[in-house]
Amino acid sequence: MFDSLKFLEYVKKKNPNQPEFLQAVEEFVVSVEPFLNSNEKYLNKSLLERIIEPERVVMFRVPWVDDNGNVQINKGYRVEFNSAIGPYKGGLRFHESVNLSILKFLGFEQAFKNSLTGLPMGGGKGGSDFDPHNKSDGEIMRFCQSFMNELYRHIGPNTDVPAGDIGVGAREIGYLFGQYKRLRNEFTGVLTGKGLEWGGSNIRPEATGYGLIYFLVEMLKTREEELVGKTVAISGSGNVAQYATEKAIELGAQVVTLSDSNGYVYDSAGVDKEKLEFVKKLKSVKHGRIKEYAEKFSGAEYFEGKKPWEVKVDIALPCATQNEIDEKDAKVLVENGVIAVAEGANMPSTNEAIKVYQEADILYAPGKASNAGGVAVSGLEMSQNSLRMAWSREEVDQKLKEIMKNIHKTTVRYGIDEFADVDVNEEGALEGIRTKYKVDYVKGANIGGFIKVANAMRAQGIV
Ligand code: NDP
Ligand code: 2IT
Repeated sequence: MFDSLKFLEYVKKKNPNQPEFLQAVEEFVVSVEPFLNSNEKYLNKSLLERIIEPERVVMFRVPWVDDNGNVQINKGYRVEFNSAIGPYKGGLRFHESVNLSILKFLGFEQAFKNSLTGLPMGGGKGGSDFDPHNKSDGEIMRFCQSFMNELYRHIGPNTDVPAGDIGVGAREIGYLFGQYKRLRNEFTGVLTGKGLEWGGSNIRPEATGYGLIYFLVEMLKTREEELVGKTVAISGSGNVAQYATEKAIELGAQVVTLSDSNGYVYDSAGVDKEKLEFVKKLKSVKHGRIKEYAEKFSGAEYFEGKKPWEVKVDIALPCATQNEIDEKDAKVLVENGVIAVAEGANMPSTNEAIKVYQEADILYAPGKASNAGGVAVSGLEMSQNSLRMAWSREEVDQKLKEIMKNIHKTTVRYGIDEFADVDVNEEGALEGIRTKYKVDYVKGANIGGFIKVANAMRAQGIV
């Protein structure tokens, strides 16, 4: 018999002082406990004890010289979590909060997320406690080069393929790729999120945000709801938030909030195309603050030091960072009548917040399912690199849509108690779920992602 609470005691003892990692493991094991107990083959040969242990963790020193000639030191990491179904794959995060606990939670979830995409990718994550805010372009470049001076020996197109995450976008991927190419004398698909002219894929910048909305639309359909006319609160204003906003407004929703680490803006008239262009330039080119939105557009208000969850909306899309919605925030969202929460960020809801959603029976999509579009298109970028080909925007977008629909289907299938075969209409939508079944998307994503990884590990022996 598998007892998730007992198992968690073991994980805690083995991983002291890693609260984020423990949180991710807890969310996982509690939700898969009944499944494991009726599929005991997954309890053999310490499979669970192995799956929560990264295959390899690399930690290194990153020295670099700032614009004043001072030597700065940061910590660099790559957590190679699981390679059962493909090379390690996952982003690099540059943020002052980065530590082993955060990267281990991200790597752990990445393994299941990547499995859900249906593409052959293992799980990994890395980064640095480097804070990119207020750094010059030269400083960013020198930091990226120094980071790669160590990382290059651990990665490769068939070994480990990093990408972007918080603080790592097109500019940083460019500098990292340039240095890798120089050190190895090799032009390969070792990183994803590359520029279009040098091996990048169409739709990769858009993929996480667009995929989130494609997943949300599928989820809404199960309750005979649609996105048109719904008000949406989005947090963050970076890559994921920008393209979630773009797709949401294209499909007729009204996005009324955006945020950054200093505060949020509320725009009752909704973000339109022109305002979104302003945000893209502000955050991705000028690296400015979201409060400038409220200074630029009359009618918009800025709330310093606050999070957008106090605004009354139909749908909440957290797209900034982990634990940005706690129990109290979740209660406010529910009291204000929110019908769906879909995560663009990784683990933005605390486990207590998730309980609040589940008790209120609102639609809730965990990040490892709903934000998988980004890594899915990274997988497509790897395929295109191997083929030495480039697919059109339309082709990649179509593939992304299909992948998100499939992830939704898998999640529903394993999120229903009986693992029932559900009706699929001509468009591939799942019909009548609301009336027939209650879907637990947390359980569905965890079991749906786990099975393939676990089967591969069983087949490959004790490794
Ligand atoms: P960006 O760096 O482009 O944007 C991050 C945004 O979140 C910024 O607005 C930033 O504000 C805000 N933010 C970051 N940290 C905090 C914090 N501690 N408190 C409040 N706000 C914060 O990152 P992405 O958009 O790429 O990533 C956002 C989330 O989505 C992350 O959880 C990431 O792991 C997840 N994700 C990203 C994918 C991708 O393809 N990029 C794929 C799947 C998930 P500020 O400008 O003030 O720093
Ligand atoms: O969390 C994530 O899935 C990402 N940051 C994207 C990873 C990737 O390899 O594209």
